[in-house]
Amino acid sequence: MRTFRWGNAALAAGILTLSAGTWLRAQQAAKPANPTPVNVDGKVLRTAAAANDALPGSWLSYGRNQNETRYSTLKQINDTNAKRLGLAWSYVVGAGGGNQEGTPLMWNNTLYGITTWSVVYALDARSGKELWRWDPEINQTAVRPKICCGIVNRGLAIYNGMIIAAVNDGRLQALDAITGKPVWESRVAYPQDLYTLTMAPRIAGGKVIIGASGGDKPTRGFFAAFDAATGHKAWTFYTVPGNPELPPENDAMKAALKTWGGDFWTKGGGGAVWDGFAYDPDANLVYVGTGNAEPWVQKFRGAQGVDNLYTCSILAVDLTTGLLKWHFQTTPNDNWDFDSVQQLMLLDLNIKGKQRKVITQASKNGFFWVLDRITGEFISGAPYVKTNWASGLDAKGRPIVNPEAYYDLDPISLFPTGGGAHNWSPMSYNPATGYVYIPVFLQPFTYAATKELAPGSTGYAFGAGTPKPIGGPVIGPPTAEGMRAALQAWDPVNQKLAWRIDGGGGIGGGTATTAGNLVFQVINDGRFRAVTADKGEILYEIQTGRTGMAPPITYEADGKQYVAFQGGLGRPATTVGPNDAKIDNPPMMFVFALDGKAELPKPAPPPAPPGAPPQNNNNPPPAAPGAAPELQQR
Ligand SMILES: [Ca+2]
Repeated sequence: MRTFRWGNAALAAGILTLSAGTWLRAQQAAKPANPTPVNVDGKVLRTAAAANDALPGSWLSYGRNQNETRYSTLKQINDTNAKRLGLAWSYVVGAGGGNQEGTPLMWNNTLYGITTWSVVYALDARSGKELWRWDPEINQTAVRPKICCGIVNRGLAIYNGMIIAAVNDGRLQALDAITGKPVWESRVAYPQDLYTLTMAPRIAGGKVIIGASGGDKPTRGFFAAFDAATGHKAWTFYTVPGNPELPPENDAMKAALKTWGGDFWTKGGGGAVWDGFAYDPDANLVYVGTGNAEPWVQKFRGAQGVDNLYTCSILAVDLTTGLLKWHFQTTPNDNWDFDSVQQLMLLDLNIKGKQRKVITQASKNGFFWVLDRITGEFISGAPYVKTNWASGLDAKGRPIVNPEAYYDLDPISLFPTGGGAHNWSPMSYNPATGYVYIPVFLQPFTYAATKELAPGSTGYAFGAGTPKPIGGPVIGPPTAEGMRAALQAWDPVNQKLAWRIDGGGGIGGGTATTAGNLVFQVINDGRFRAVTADKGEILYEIQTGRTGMAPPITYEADGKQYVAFQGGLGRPATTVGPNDAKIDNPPMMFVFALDGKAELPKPAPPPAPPGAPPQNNNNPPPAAPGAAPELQQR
């Protein structure tokens, strides 16, 4: 490890974009919280959560480590004392409002967060004292109507003294981690083309990787790599083919073109990259998941009986060349909005006596996948919730679709829900138990198609009437009477449910797990709880008074362990600017510790009923008639 010398990385890139005067002022403003913090370079990121972790008390990337397991070796808070948890401090994250989705990062005794409208802030991780804020000043009025499914931002990356933030309006920014001043800014996509950025950027081998959201608008899915030092683009990988009259970008696009028909490219194609990512430095591979084909309903995509590659897939792309190494499609020729963008987790598992390097995903479609992460070979797959859209998998892992799951004008109901058995709400993996902790939805969903395809729409008919439940075999663990959402421990080796407790859901909140035999869970209804990792016993539970919650992290500062997460307002973010000071009951950062004695802030007011006039600046306008329900399709 080498000592971080403040400003070096920033200087190298900063002179490209900042005037000398701005740079000088940033230098003079610098007062590091710790004079010799350990620099976060590729080596430090690689050891995160491992036995030789250079910064075991930190949380340096969205998924805690490059395997994206959200596992921390901290154990000061553990299964013997978790009932002593209490609020240590809280912080008003500021205007912009809405459901929070961001995972904070902790480095150098500083807690970094990002709000719905991409305002980045830095707090003293011990006291909550604000160190800086950076508002990218999005043109909210112009951008909001372009955003598919909610104004959200899922997090940040940290590298070489910089905080990397994806801005909703398509920009990628590097900020000096000490001062909050911009180092470089690049353009990933334009909202004018219906793209936005909602996923957390990640660092891989000196590059920043980011995908573009917009999958339920007519967009062509892609993700891109940028040089982390300069912000210059290294490569772009499209996930679906473009106009067939133009030369395909690479062999993968040439192959994919054969799996499409009609005038698909005029409708975008889909395959948005908006959440899951992992990086294997030994294999030099980066992994992403891709969203559904666009429009949702097969009959509008011009050809049936073809797979529409590479939608609803897990992709392995070479970090150096930006070319496809392998793909695995979890839902060929999707008809149900079963994006396969969910969290990707790299595990080394002993399967049938053999050590395997695997990649796993709990997909929206209800199947938990275990693949060889070097070759893409299917190892195993199993339904982790009640499922009936497919009756099982063939020997290569291809779903055997229940013929009754296809629909047209008459509404049908099937399992799992279109919002996903699991969506973006983070899961976690504990090496001591060998379980993956998945927040799940257990309800069914109603599908019906419109007669014609309205331009720019998904082809899905909202409010189509009382659905008919489909017949055919039902697979997956049965659901307890009345249980709608849960936290469940899944054994990925044996593809078996270990335990399940009520409360959770695939959208909102999420989990982290620790060497203290704990799972910290935040539930979208505002609850925070600590559960034993081995048995699922609830040791501590508190209602924070917020809804629309973000996932928890845990960290250590000055020898004390904390748990931190953001909570929102249980409603979409508004067009009201982040600089508006009039917002009532704004979203919060909550930080818990043993024997915390701070008072919980007063609860946020309940959301206004649909159609009610706005009560203040913080209430969004009611949804337009026929607008899509908030299913988090991006
Ligand atoms: Ca979608």
